[in-house]
Amino acid sequence: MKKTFLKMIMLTAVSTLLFNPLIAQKINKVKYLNPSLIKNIYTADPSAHVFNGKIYIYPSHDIDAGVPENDNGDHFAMRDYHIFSLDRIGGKVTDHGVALDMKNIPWVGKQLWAPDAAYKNGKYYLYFPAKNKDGIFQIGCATSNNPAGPFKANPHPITGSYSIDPAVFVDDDGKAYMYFGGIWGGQLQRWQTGKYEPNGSKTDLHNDKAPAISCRVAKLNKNMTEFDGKVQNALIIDSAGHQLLGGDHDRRFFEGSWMHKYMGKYYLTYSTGDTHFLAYAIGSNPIGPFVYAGHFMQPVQGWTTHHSIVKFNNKWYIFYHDTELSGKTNLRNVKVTELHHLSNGKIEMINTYVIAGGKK
Ligand code: FUB
Repeated sequence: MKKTFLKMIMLTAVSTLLFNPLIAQKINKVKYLNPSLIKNIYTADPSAHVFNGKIYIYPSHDIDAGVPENDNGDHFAMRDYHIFSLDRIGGKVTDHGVALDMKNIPWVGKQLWAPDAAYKNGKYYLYFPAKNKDGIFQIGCATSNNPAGPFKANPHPITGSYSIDPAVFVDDDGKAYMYFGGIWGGQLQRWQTGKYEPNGSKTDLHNDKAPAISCRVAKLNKNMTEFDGKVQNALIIDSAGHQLLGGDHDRRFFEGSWMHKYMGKYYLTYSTGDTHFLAYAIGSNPIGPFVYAGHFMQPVQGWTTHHSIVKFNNKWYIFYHDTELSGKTNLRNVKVTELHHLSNGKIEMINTYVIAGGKK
Protein backbone atom coordinates (compact mmCIF):
# COMPACT_ATOMS: atom_id res chain seq x y z
CA MET A 1 0.00 0.00 0.00
CA LYS A 2 2.77 2.40 1.11
CA LYS A 3 4.80 1.42 -1.97
CA THR A 4 1.90 2.08 -4.36
CA PHE A 5 1.31 5.47 -2.75
CA LEU A 6 4.99 6.43 -3.12
CA LYS A 7 4.96 5.22 -6.72
CA MET A 8 1.90 7.39 -7.44
CA ILE A 9 3.57 10.47 -5.93
CA MET A 10 6.72 9.85 -7.98
CA LEU A 11 4.75 9.42 -11.21
CA THR A 12 2.80 12.62 -10.57
CA ALA A 13 6.01 14.52 -9.89
CA VAL A 14 7.69 13.21 -13.05
CA SER A 15 4.70 13.98 -15.27
CA THR A 16 4.38 17.47 -13.75
CA LEU A 17 8.01 18.08 -14.61
CA LEU A 18 7.72 16.72 -18.14
CA PHE A 19 4.48 18.48 -19.01
CA ASN A 20 5.27 21.85 -17.46
CA PRO A 21 6.81 23.67 -20.42
CA LEU A 22 8.77 26.09 -18.25
CA ILE A 23 10.46 23.27 -16.34
CA ALA A 24 10.78 21.11 -19.44
CA GLN A 25 12.54 23.98 -21.15
CA LYS A 26 15.25 24.02 -18.52
CA ILE A 27 15.72 20.24 -18.41
CA ASN A 28 15.39 19.29 -22.07
CA LYS A 29 16.36 22.58 -23.64
CA VAL A 30 12.95 22.85 -25.21
CA LYS A 31 12.56 26.22 -26.92
CA TYR A 32 9.55 28.16 -28.08
CA LEU A 33 8.97 27.83 -31.83
CA ASN A 34 8.79 31.62 -32.27
CA PRO A 35 9.59 34.80 -30.36
CA SER A 36 6.92 37.21 -29.24
CA LEU A 37 6.07 39.84 -31.87
CA ILE A 38 4.89 42.50 -29.43
CA LYS A 39 6.68 43.25 -26.20
CA ASN A 40 5.53 46.72 -25.12
CA ILE A 41 2.11 45.50 -23.94
CA TYR A 42 0.46 42.08 -23.48
CA THR A 43 -1.58 41.00 -26.50
CA ALA A 44 -3.65 37.93 -27.43
CA ASP A 45 -6.25 36.53 -29.85
CA PRO A 46 -4.52 38.03 -32.91
CA SER A 47 -6.74 38.53 -35.96
CA ALA A 48 -4.43 39.33 -38.85
CA HIS A 49 -5.44 40.85 -42.20
CA VAL A 50 -3.60 42.21 -45.21
CA PHE A 51 -4.78 45.73 -46.01
CA ASN A 52 -2.97 48.00 -48.53
CA GLY A 53 -0.05 45.56 -48.80
CA LYS A 54 0.66 45.52 -45.04
CA ILE A 55 -0.23 43.09 -42.29
CA TYR A 56 -2.50 44.54 -39.62
CA ILE A 57 -2.97 42.71 -36.33
CA TYR A 58 -6.16 43.20 -34.32
CA PRO A 59 -5.51 41.56 -30.93
CA SER A 60 -7.00 41.67 -27.45
CA HIS A 61 -5.04 43.94 -25.10
CA ASP A 62 -4.39 41.91 -21.94
CA ILE A 63 -4.03 43.73 -18.64
CA ASP A 64 -3.65 42.71 -15.03
CA ALA A 65 -6.92 43.91 -13.52
CA GLY A 66 -6.35 41.93 -10.33
CA VAL A 67 -9.39 39.67 -10.91
CA PRO A 68 -8.93 36.07 -9.67
CA GLU A 69 -8.93 33.28 -12.29
CA ASN A 70 -12.14 31.24 -12.79
CA ASP A 71 -14.05 29.22 -15.44
CA ASN A 72 -15.99 32.34 -16.47
CA GLY A 73 -12.76 33.98 -17.63
CA ASP A 74 -13.39 36.94 -15.34
CA HIS A 75 -9.63 37.45 -15.14
CA PHE A 76 -9.68 38.56 -18.79
CA ALA A 77 -10.82 42.08 -17.93
CA MET A 78 -9.57 44.01 -20.93
CA ARG A 79 -10.54 47.66 -21.54
CA ASP A 80 -9.27 48.79 -24.93
CA TYR A 81 -7.81 47.74 -28.26
CA HIS A 82 -4.47 48.58 -29.87
CA ILE A 83 -3.82 47.82 -33.53
CA PHE A 84 -0.40 46.82 -34.89
CA SER A 85 1.07 46.71 -38.38
CA LEU A 86 4.13 45.30 -40.11
CA ASP A 87 5.40 45.57 -43.68
CA ARG A 88 6.83 42.07 -43.77
CA ILE A 89 7.09 39.01 -41.55
CA GLY A 90 10.17 39.58 -39.41
CA GLY A 91 9.95 43.36 -39.93
CA LYS A 92 9.33 46.13 -37.40
CA VAL A 93 5.97 45.97 -35.65
CA THR A 94 4.27 49.35 -35.17
CA ASP A 95 1.84 49.93 -32.32
CA HIS A 96 -0.75 52.44 -33.57
CA GLY A 97 -1.96 53.16 -30.04
CA VAL A 98 -5.49 52.96 -28.63
CA ALA A 99 -7.94 52.38 -31.48
CA LEU A 100 -11.04 51.96 -29.34
CA ASP A 101 -11.64 52.38 -25.62
CA MET A 102 -14.41 50.85 -23.53
CA LYS A 103 -15.35 54.27 -22.20
CA ASN A 104 -16.43 55.28 -25.71
CA ILE A 105 -18.74 52.31 -26.26
CA PRO A 106 -22.13 53.18 -24.74
CA TRP A 107 -23.50 49.63 -24.37
CA VAL A 108 -20.40 47.94 -22.88
CA GLY A 109 -20.15 46.99 -19.20
CA LYS A 110 -16.82 45.14 -19.17
CA GLN A 111 -14.38 42.71 -20.82
CA LEU A 112 -13.38 43.63 -24.35
CA TRP A 113 -12.45 40.20 -25.71
CA ALA A 114 -11.07 38.87 -29.00
CA PRO A 115 -11.81 41.24 -31.92
CA ASP A 116 -11.64 40.93 -35.69
CA ALA A 117 -11.65 43.39 -38.59
CA ALA A 118 -12.85 43.58 -42.18
CA TYR A 119 -12.73 45.95 -45.15
CA LYS A 120 -15.46 46.75 -47.62
CA ASN A 121 -16.21 49.68 -49.95
CA GLY A 122 -13.53 52.00 -48.57
CA LYS A 123 -14.36 51.41 -44.89
CA TYR A 124 -12.76 49.33 -42.16
CA TYR A 125 -14.87 47.49 -39.59
CA LEU A 126 -13.81 46.35 -36.15
CA TYR A 127 -15.96 43.65 -34.54
CA PHE A 128 -15.61 43.01 -30.85
CA PRO A 129 -17.29 40.99 -28.10
CA ALA A 130 -17.93 42.51 -24.69
CA LYS A 131 -20.27 42.04 -21.75
CA ASN A 132 -23.17 44.45 -21.80
CA LYS A 133 -24.33 46.21 -18.64
CA ASP A 134 -26.27 43.01 -17.66
CA GLY A 135 -23.15 40.85 -17.90
CA ILE A 136 -24.22 39.17 -21.16
CA PHE A 137 -21.72 38.91 -24.02
CA GLN A 138 -22.76 40.53 -27.31
CA ILE A 139 -20.83 41.63 -30.37
CA GLY A 140 -20.31 45.25 -31.36
CA CYS A 141 -19.18 46.94 -34.56
CA ALA A 142 -17.03 50.05 -34.96
CA THR A 143 -15.94 51.81 -38.16
CA SER A 144 -12.98 53.82 -39.44
CA ASN A 145 -11.51 55.14 -42.67
CA ASN A 146 -8.10 53.85 -41.59
CA PRO A 147 -7.18 50.19 -40.89
CA ALA A 148 -5.23 51.33 -37.80
CA GLY A 149 -8.15 53.32 -36.44
CA PRO A 150 -9.22 55.16 -34.40
CA PHE A 151 -12.58 53.34 -34.62
CA LYS A 152 -15.96 54.77 -33.69
CA ALA A 153 -18.34 52.26 -32.12
CA ASN A 154 -21.97 52.01 -33.11
CA PRO A 155 -24.17 52.90 -30.12
CA HIS A 156 -25.76 49.40 -29.93
CA PRO A 157 -24.41 45.87 -30.31
CA ILE A 158 -25.27 43.98 -33.51
CA THR A 159 -28.93 42.98 -33.26
CA GLY A 160 -29.27 39.26 -32.54
CA SER A 161 -25.58 38.86 -31.68
CA TYR A 162 -24.40 36.97 -28.62
CA SER A 163 -21.37 35.18 -27.14
CA ILE A 164 -17.80 35.94 -28.20
CA ASP A 165 -14.96 35.69 -30.73
CA PRO A 166 -16.30 37.18 -33.98
CA ALA A 167 -14.33 36.24 -37.09
CA VAL A 168 -15.43 37.87 -40.33
CA PHE A 169 -14.76 36.28 -43.69
CA VAL A 170 -15.42 38.09 -46.98
CA ASP A 171 -15.84 35.56 -49.79
CA ASP A 172 -14.68 36.05 -53.38
CA ASP A 173 -18.21 37.11 -54.38
CA GLY A 174 -18.12 39.97 -51.82
CA LYS A 175 -20.56 38.29 -49.40
CA ALA A 176 -19.44 38.56 -45.78
CA TYR A 177 -20.01 36.06 -42.97
CA MET A 178 -19.41 36.28 -39.25
CA TYR A 179 -18.43 33.13 -37.36
CA PHE A 180 -18.75 33.51 -33.62
CA GLY A 181 -19.29 31.84 -30.26
CA GLY A 182 -17.42 30.33 -27.39
CA ILE A 183 -18.53 27.99 -24.60
CA TRP A 184 -17.85 28.22 -20.83
CA GLY A 185 -16.89 31.89 -20.18
CA GLY A 186 -18.11 32.79 -23.67
CA GLN A 187 -21.67 31.81 -22.60
CA LEU A 188 -22.63 30.03 -25.85
CA GLN A 189 -24.07 27.07 -23.86
CA ARG A 190 -26.65 29.47 -22.45
CA TRP A 191 -28.13 30.21 -25.88
CA GLN A 192 -29.37 26.73 -26.76
CA THR A 193 -33.02 27.84 -26.88
CA GLY A 194 -32.27 30.98 -28.89
CA LYS A 195 -32.69 33.08 -25.73
CA TYR A 196 -30.18 33.75 -22.97
CA GLU A 197 -30.70 31.40 -20.00
CA PRO A 198 -29.17 33.21 -17.00
CA ASN A 199 -29.13 30.01 -14.94
CA GLY A 200 -27.78 27.88 -17.75
CA SER A 201 -24.68 25.75 -17.42
CA LYS A 202 -21.38 27.44 -16.56
CA THR A 203 -19.37 25.17 -18.82
CA ASP A 204 -20.54 22.52 -21.33
CA LEU A 205 -24.06 21.09 -21.46
CA HIS A 206 -23.13 18.16 -19.17
CA ASN A 207 -24.55 15.67 -21.65
CA ASP A 208 -21.60 14.07 -23.38
CA LYS A 209 -23.84 12.04 -25.72
CA ALA A 210 -25.68 15.10 -27.05
CA PRO A 211 -24.48 16.86 -30.20
CA ALA A 212 -21.71 19.33 -29.36
CA ILE A 213 -22.60 23.01 -29.15
CA SER A 214 -21.99 24.54 -32.57
CA CYS A 215 -20.00 27.54 -33.64
CA ARG A 216 -22.44 30.07 -35.09
CA VAL A 217 -22.42 31.73 -38.51
CA ALA A 218 -24.43 34.69 -39.80
CA LYS A 219 -24.32 36.57 -43.07
CA LEU A 220 -23.55 40.28 -42.73
CA ASN A 221 -25.66 42.87 -44.51
CA LYS A 222 -24.34 45.07 -47.32
CA ASN A 223 -23.12 47.80 -44.98
CA MET A 224 -21.38 45.18 -42.77
CA THR A 225 -22.87 46.46 -39.50
CA GLU A 226 -25.81 44.06 -38.89
CA PHE A 227 -26.72 40.43 -39.57
CA ASP A 228 -28.61 39.68 -42.75
CA GLY A 229 -30.94 36.79 -41.94
CA LYS A 230 -30.82 34.38 -39.08
CA VAL A 231 -27.91 33.01 -37.10
CA GLN A 232 -27.14 29.41 -38.08
CA ASN A 233 -25.16 26.52 -36.63
CA ALA A 234 -21.87 25.89 -38.41
CA LEU A 235 -22.14 22.13 -37.96
CA ILE A 236 -19.00 20.04 -37.56
CA ILE A 237 -19.52 16.44 -38.62
CA ASP A 238 -17.29 13.38 -38.80
CA SER A 239 -16.49 11.56 -42.03
CA ALA A 240 -19.60 9.37 -41.55
CA GLY A 241 -21.81 12.48 -41.45
CA HIS A 242 -22.51 12.43 -37.69
CA GLN A 243 -22.31 15.61 -35.70
CA LEU A 244 -19.46 15.61 -33.16
CA LEU A 245 -20.65 14.98 -29.61
CA GLY A 246 -20.37 17.20 -26.56
CA GLY A 247 -18.16 14.66 -24.78
CA ASP A 248 -15.63 14.70 -27.62
CA HIS A 249 -13.45 17.35 -25.99
CA ASP A 250 -10.46 16.61 -28.23
CA ARG A 251 -12.39 17.54 -31.38
CA ARG A 252 -15.47 19.61 -30.54
CA PHE A 253 -15.67 23.37 -31.06
CA PHE A 254 -14.92 25.48 -27.98
CA GLU A 255 -14.10 29.05 -29.15
CA GLY A 256 -11.84 31.16 -31.36
CA SER A 257 -13.11 30.25 -34.84
CA TRP A 258 -11.55 31.48 -38.08
CA MET A 259 -12.38 30.94 -41.74
CA HIS A 260 -10.00 30.81 -44.68
CA LYS A 261 -10.52 29.56 -48.19
CA TYR A 262 -7.96 27.29 -49.80
CA MET A 263 -8.29 25.69 -53.25
CA GLY A 264 -12.01 26.47 -53.29
CA LYS A 265 -12.68 24.79 -49.93
CA TYR A 266 -13.77 26.51 -46.72
CA TYR A 267 -11.55 25.77 -43.72
CA LEU A 268 -13.21 26.38 -40.37
CA THR A 269 -10.45 26.43 -37.76
CA TYR A 270 -11.04 26.70 -34.00
CA SER A 271 -9.82 26.01 -30.49
CA THR A 272 -10.84 22.89 -28.59
CA GLY A 273 -10.54 24.93 -25.37
CA ASP A 274 -10.06 22.65 -22.38
CA THR A 275 -7.98 20.22 -24.47
CA HIS A 276 -5.98 23.14 -25.89
CA PHE A 277 -5.67 22.11 -29.55
CA LEU A 278 -6.31 24.05 -32.72
CA ALA A 279 -8.52 21.92 -34.96
CA TYR A 280 -10.03 22.25 -38.42
CA ALA A 281 -13.00 21.10 -40.43
CA ILE A 282 -13.53 21.53 -44.17
CA GLY A 283 -16.70 22.49 -46.04
CA SER A 284 -17.74 23.19 -49.60
CA ASN A 285 -19.59 26.41 -48.76
CA PRO A 286 -19.22 29.11 -46.07
CA ILE A 287 -22.17 27.92 -43.94
CA GLY A 288 -21.17 24.27 -43.68
CA PRO A 289 -21.52 21.53 -42.65
CA PHE A 290 -17.79 21.14 -42.14
CA VAL A 291 -16.14 17.73 -42.02
CA TYR A 292 -13.73 17.35 -39.12
CA ALA A 293 -10.18 17.01 -40.49
CA GLY A 294 -7.85 16.97 -37.48
CA HIS A 295 -5.65 19.04 -35.21
CA PHE A 296 -3.13 21.37 -36.76
CA MET A 297 -1.51 23.05 -33.76
CA GLN A 298 -0.34 21.48 -30.52
CA PRO A 299 -1.13 23.25 -27.23
CA VAL A 300 0.74 26.45 -26.48
CA GLN A 301 1.97 27.54 -23.07
CA GLY A 302 -1.06 29.00 -21.27
CA TRP A 303 -4.68 27.85 -21.00
CA THR A 304 -6.13 29.61 -24.01
CA THR A 305 -5.25 29.11 -27.64
CA HIS A 306 -6.59 31.47 -30.32
CA HIS A 307 -5.39 32.12 -33.85
CA SER A 308 -5.93 33.61 -37.29
CA ILE A 309 -4.69 32.49 -40.70
CA VAL A 310 -3.72 34.88 -43.48
CA LYS A 311 -2.04 34.73 -46.89
CA PHE A 312 0.74 37.27 -47.46
CA ASN A 313 3.12 37.39 -50.43
CA ASN A 314 2.05 33.89 -51.49
CA LYS A 315 2.74 32.26 -48.14
CA TRP A 316 0.26 31.32 -45.44
CA TYR A 317 0.83 32.39 -41.85
CA ILE A 318 -0.82 31.60 -38.54
CA PHE A 319 -0.90 34.26 -35.84
CA TYR A 320 -1.33 32.83 -32.35
CA HIS A 321 -0.45 33.57 -28.75
CA ASP A 322 1.17 31.99 -25.71
CA THR A 323 2.30 33.21 -22.31
CA GLU A 324 6.08 33.21 -22.79
CA LEU A 325 6.62 36.77 -21.52
CA SER A 326 4.59 36.57 -18.31
CA GLY A 327 3.92 32.91 -17.50
CA LYS A 328 0.39 34.06 -16.57
CA THR A 329 -2.81 32.80 -18.20
CA ASN A 330 -4.28 36.25 -18.73
CA LEU A 331 -1.12 38.11 -19.82
CA ARG A 332 -0.42 36.73 -23.24
CA ASN A 333 1.81 37.62 -26.18
CA VAL A 334 1.25 37.33 -29.93
CA LYS A 335 3.41 35.21 -32.24
CA VAL A 336 3.46 34.20 -35.91
CA THR A 337 4.66 31.19 -37.84
CA GLU A 338 4.26 29.81 -41.35
CA LEU A 339 1.39 27.42 -42.03
CA HIS A 340 1.59 24.73 -44.73
CA HIS A 341 -1.25 23.17 -46.67
CA LEU A 342 -0.30 19.70 -47.85
CA SER A 343 -1.14 18.42 -51.31
CA ASN A 344 -3.96 16.22 -49.87
CA GLY A 345 -5.74 19.29 -48.47
CA LYS A 346 -4.58 18.66 -44.89
CA ILE A 347 -2.79 21.27 -42.80
CA GLU A 348 0.66 20.32 -41.54
CA MET A 349 0.82 19.95 -37.75
CA ILE A 350 2.56 22.81 -35.94
CA ASN A 351 4.42 22.08 -32.72
CA THR A 352 4.73 25.19 -30.61
CA TYR A 353 8.06 24.09 -29.13
CA VAL A 354 11.32 22.93 -30.67
CA ILE A 355 13.87 20.69 -29.03
CA ALA A 356 17.35 22.27 -29.00
CA GLY A 357 19.13 21.16 -32.13
CA GLY A 358 16.20 22.11 -34.31
CA LYS A 359 13.88 19.06 -33.98
CA LYS A 360 10.21 20.17 -33.92
O1 FUB B 1 -9.16 36.80 -24.66
C1 FUB B 1 -10.31 36.37 -24.00
C2 FUB B 1 -10.76 35.04 -24.51
O2 FUB B 1 -9.74 34.08 -24.29
C3 FUB B 1 -11.00 34.99 -25.99
O3 FUB B 1 -12.19 35.60 -26.38
C4 FUB B 1 -10.93 33.54 -26.20
O4 FUB B 1 -10.85 33.14 -27.53
C5 FUB B 1 -9.70 33.17 -25.40
O5 FUB B 1 -8.53 33.38 -26.10
